[in-house]
Amino acid sequence: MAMLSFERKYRVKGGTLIGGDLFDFWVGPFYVGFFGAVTIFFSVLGTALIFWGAALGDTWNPWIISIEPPDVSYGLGLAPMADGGLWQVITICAHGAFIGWALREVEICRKLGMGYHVPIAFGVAIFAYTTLVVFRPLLLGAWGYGFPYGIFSHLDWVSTVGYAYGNFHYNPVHMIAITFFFTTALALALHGGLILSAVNPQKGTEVKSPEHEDTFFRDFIGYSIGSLGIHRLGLLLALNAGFWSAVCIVISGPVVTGSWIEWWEFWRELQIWPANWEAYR
Ligand code: 07D
Ligand code: 07D
Ligand code: U10
Repeated sequence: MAMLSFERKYRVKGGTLIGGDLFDFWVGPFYVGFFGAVTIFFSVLGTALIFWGAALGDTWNPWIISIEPPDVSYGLGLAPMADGGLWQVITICAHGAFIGWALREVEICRKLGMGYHVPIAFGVAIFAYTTLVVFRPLLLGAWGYGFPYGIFSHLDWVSTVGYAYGNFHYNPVHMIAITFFFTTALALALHGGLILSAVNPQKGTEVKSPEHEDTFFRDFIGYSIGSLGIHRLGLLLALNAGFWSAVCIVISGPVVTGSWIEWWEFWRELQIWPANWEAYR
């Protein structure tokens, strides 16, 4: 079906989650929908509040502007706007915008009769963000444990929190998350490379079939995961990267306090080692 007749067929009203016909239309290439309006509302409000926070600060340098969370002494209470309250309202706006964006993806999937894989994937990113600014602060008892909204200030937060646990590299779940991130990059490089090598050949040579792609990996490593399988694996790897990231930070503080380096002492403390282990050296 040509693109134009395809669009005429699917660009019809209905199939929305809530709101019925409200905002059930397109503006140029963009589907609006109830959740498009929700996203626009929260992003405009959130951005305006960031400008308000910037105006209260002493710089307009975009790298250095920072909206700080309240001091931990406010606990889980509300803080005055100029003293962390802005961060609290911006956090609500960010959730409104991100969740609105995910639900807009769901509505587009429904209209197209497709699966919900893309919004589920974005949901994992939202879950990681919510873990940083809601779940972990709730578990630690203060909003002040959230990260500040600023380009450099959020890097300072990552570094400070990392060193607060000795050496964050010793966090075993951080290791798992990093391994998933690295494997995702490896898988995308292999997949992008394989597809381009097969379907974008040099001038004058033929486009190769999926059989060629399968055969390459069978010859190379003895097994091919297949054309559908590599996309399943890619999604699985990427979602695990985000998921284990959320786990690695939520256990830092609420579950494990002190140094991640010392956490490995559990191994020496297992009751399985012979008391006279030195005799075996
Ligand atoms: C390429 C899709 C496009 C998205 C882009 C980001 C904004 C922020 C707002 C000034 C891959 C748009 C940026 C809207 C402007 C204000 C108030 C996605 C692509 C281009 N970080 N982080 C960046 C965010 C956290 C960390 C860059 C957001 C955690 C490190 C950008 C969040 C931790 C480094 C950015 C978030 C952390 C960065 C590039 C939310 C652990 C870098 C991002 C909402 C996850 C890198 C100066 C990118 C950098 C970087 C945005 C959270 C660590 C500014 C929106 C607290 C170590 N982060 N980040 O390409 O250059 O993402 O920083 O959770 O080195 Mg960060
Ligand atoms: C949270 C982003 C969500 C984004 C959303 C969308 C917009 C719209 C609009 C473009 C999760 C936002 C959208 C704003 C934009 C337009 C139009 C993603 C999020 C919802 N670390 N570390 C991680 C590595 C060290 C530390 C995760 C590596 C040091 C702390 C990942 C190294 C110390 C935390 C990771 C390394 C340290 C982390 C981040 C190497 C510092 C976290 C990815 C090679 C001294 C964070 C959930 C992530 C985390 C995290 C990787 C080093 C500390 C696994 C590779 C040793 C405190 N680190 N790290 O989570 O787990 O993405 O957060 O050295 O909190 Mg680490
Ligand atoms: C993949 C793929 C594949 C493809 C692909 C892709 C994955 C094989 C077939 C896709 C991949 C790429 C294209 C590659 C590049 C992508 C990346 C590197 C990822 C990162 C992406 C970016 C950095 C781009 C980010 C850009 C964004 C998010 C767009 C920004 C746009 C907006 C903010 C507008 C959003 C629209 C909305 C919300 C609705 C419509 C709204 C408007 C038009 C604005 C006006 C609003 C209205 C008229 C509605 C009224 C609203 C109201 C009343 C509310 C008002 C409230 C107020 C307070 C004002 O595998 O296959 O190929 O291509």
